[in-house]
Amino acid sequence: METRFNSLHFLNAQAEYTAASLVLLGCPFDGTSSYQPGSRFAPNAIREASWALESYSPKLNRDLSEINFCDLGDLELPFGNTQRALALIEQTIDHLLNEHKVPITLGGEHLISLPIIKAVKKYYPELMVIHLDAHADLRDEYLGEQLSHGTVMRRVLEFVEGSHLIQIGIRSGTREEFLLARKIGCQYKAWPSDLEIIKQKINGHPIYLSLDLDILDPAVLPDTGTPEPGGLTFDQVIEILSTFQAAEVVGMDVVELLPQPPHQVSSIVAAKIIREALLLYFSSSSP
Ligand SMILES: [Mn+2]
Repeated sequence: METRFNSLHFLNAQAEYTAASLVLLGCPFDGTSSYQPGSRFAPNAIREASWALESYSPKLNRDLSEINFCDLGDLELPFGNTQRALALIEQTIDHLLNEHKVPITLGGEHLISLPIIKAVKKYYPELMVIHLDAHADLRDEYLGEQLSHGTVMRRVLEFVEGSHLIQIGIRSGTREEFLLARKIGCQYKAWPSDLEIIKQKINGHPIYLSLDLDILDPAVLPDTGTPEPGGLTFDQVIEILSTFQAAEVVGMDVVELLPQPPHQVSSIVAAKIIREALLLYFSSSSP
């Protein structure tokens, strides 16, 4: 009998770092969470939950075994020091990009996307940012702080042109945030007609996907930092993700899961979304 050992990594993420073009890592930072903290525990909750899934997706007819990817584990971050945590995340992502890896980052709260997108934008100046979320995250400051999970896309707009930001699923924000979004013209619905427009807009640009899991309805994914009723179904989110199937996805993050053990449903939903995204964008087999 073969003796096997389990170490905690995402399902099938067993390639050696040097052989992997795709790299998973956790950024367990929740330092600015305004409602419920705890998303620092999400990366490992997602890894554990992923083992409840099959590596094969019947919907896509693809299998994770077709992807060479590794899981680096969690980045060690200095808690209580937002600036240093963000700087460390940026350096790490920069290093991965320099080694021609595609980073898939598990949050953590949404602020981690800021240093990641900053690093990615340096390597891909024509980058388009796709932001999937219930919240606009376009506040200039939140509780007096410019660096917050509620300001992340506003900060991104300081180095990414408004025409290169696409927001989908937004159903919460201040009047000012919605006015700004209208001015930029960055918000879209999950309707097929809107997804078609987005496809045209991407038109060969490399894309970065930032997925706040609260885009889902709380009935589908209740365990998140700031649940917002009136959200999307699981299938709608997969439909949105399918829109980018032919695009060059150069990075992705999945943020704001707040695992509530012993309930694992939200973590399993998160893990399945990640599985489908990996299969959509990085599987070498044809559909
Ligand atoms: Mn959100």
